[in-house]
Amino acid sequence: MNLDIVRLSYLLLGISIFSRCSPTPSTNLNQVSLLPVPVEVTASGGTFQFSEKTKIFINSDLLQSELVTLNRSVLESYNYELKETNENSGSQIIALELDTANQEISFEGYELDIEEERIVIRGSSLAGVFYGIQTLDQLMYESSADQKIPTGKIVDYPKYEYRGMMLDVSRRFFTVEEVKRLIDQIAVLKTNVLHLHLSDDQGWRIEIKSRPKLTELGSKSEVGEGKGGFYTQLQYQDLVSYAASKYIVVIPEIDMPGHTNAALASYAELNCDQKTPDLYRGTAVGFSTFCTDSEATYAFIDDVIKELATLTPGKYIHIGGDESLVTEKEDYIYFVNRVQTIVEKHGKIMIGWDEIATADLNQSSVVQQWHSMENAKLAAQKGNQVILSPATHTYLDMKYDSSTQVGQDWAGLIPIRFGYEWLPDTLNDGITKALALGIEAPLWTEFVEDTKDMDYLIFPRFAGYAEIAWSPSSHLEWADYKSRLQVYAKRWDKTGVNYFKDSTVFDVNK
Ligand code: TNX
Repeated sequence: MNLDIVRLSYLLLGISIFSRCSPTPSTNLNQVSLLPVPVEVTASGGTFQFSEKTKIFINSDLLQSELVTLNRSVLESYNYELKETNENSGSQIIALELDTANQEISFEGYELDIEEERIVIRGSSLAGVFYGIQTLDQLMYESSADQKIPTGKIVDYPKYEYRGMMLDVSRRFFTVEEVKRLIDQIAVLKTNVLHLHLSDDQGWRIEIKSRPKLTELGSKSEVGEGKGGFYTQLQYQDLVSYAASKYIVVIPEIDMPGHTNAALASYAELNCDQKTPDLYRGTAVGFSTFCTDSEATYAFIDDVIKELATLTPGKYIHIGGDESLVTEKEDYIYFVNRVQTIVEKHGKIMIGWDEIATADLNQSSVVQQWHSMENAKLAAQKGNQVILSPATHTYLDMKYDSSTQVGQDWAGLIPIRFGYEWLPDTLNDGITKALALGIEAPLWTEFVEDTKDMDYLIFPRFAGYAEIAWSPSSHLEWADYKSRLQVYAKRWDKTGVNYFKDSTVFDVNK
């Protein structure tokens, strides 16, 4: 690129960032509140007036479900739905355009052009068009009183390809409907991964047809008194396709060789002493292990991964691998190496918690940092990609402050601001942007009793992780984020999300 063009684009970017922060009339696109903050916003000062006469045009049949998505947003904000038109001309049109050959728009990126007569959302992928609709959704939500959208252009694309949340459904079981509700909340924030922690000491949550006792017995417990539960394969597939309709891929995790009491209780052959332990309802970690030198263990894992792979359209399967405190180190390495082969045999890529960095990883395997900087560095030295979930910064089960009633604090307190003000790029030396696949915020549920607790710990903190994962670091600024969060929170008020109404964030006078 010619140097002058580079300088000019920096100048224009500078102007657009600067103008986003400066006081402007409310019809200014630079002044609207968007979460995550887009890469480039250029206002043009007019307005597009929505009405029931507005029509939707799609340039490809592949966009049928995006049309439905857009209409759902229109209904929610304005209380009516729009008709489709076959003419991409005239006024009062919203055009959704899929342009797969367009090299200027990155995968998952979009352009949103708002003019007085028409709005165009253009993507080089369906996901990109979907994200453009999510941005328009936020603009519509904010303008529900007068249905006027400020004109201008937004050019936007994600920083990281992996933008995730994890939900532990083992310590506490959540129904398909409860998980779908969470998917709705995180999809608007342009999250694209939901990692489900499907097994642990306290319960096994996914039907495996070749190993029926896992659900006949192993699913019947959880932390405390609850009755546990599991997803049938049909229910799980329904969940996976619901998530996919919002461009969220579900990554299933079967945690092993530790965190396996529910499986050990179901099948005696997985235990070195061939004896089944009782079901477990406590909160301790690190006491269980599969028998790592028994072929019965690997036959079991092969059965489980085989069925899970057929239920998983995404490329990853998570094998856990954390806190195997009663597995000898050399047995642990042998085990991870073998499981890696099984995952690959079934056509998937292995992800594991950071302890797996000590095994002989294949180049494609991914390490999820949660605890150990050393393990994360080891993974980076080996050239493996890393997902950043540092407990000290991203664990949604940590309390906000010492007065928080739910959650725990072993990794420290994580106030909203602290959760927002860190950068994955600089947290660990050695993990370059190229090796960081993205970030994920996990919600462990030992101390989460219901969806009220779940909402409270997740929101508003998760909005910050979604923004760190999507937006350029040069755009991340606490005061600006805080004011956008205040606006965004009205959506949670309306939809009954029990977010933490921290007075230092939501009391506008503070
Ligand atoms: C550590 S994070 C764990 C989980 C607990 C969590 C509680 C990780 C890989 N292991 O088993 O639920 O802490 O915060």
